[in-house]
Amino acid sequence: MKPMTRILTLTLALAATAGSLALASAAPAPAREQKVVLTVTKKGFEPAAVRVFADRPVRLVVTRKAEGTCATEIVLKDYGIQRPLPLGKTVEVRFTPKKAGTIRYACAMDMIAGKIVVQ
Ligand SMILES: [Cu+2]
Repeated sequence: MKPMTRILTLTLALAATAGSLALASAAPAPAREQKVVLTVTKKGFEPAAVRVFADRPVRLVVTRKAEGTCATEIVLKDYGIQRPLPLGKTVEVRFTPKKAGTIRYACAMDMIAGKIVVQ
């Protein structure tokens, strides 16, 4: 294995570990990045509430699966993030929660919303 390939492989392995630990989310995870999977369905963002830890990068992995929804964008006002959600395409949004509390996110019209509970 060439050194570059090796580093890449290691990075991918770490990312995979981070993802599975963040999903368990009950106990504090030593992993750096916290992966959160969100799906836009006819009911809105699912799950409607997720939990993460402060001061660790969060990777929101969002896929819009519903066509007849107003949630064609995701807006995290507190973090100045606004991203389109094309139907059936997975969009990744990265940010680092700075403090404990609740981060609200919503569609562009601020109607369909969800929350990220930071602890
Ligand atoms: Cu909307």
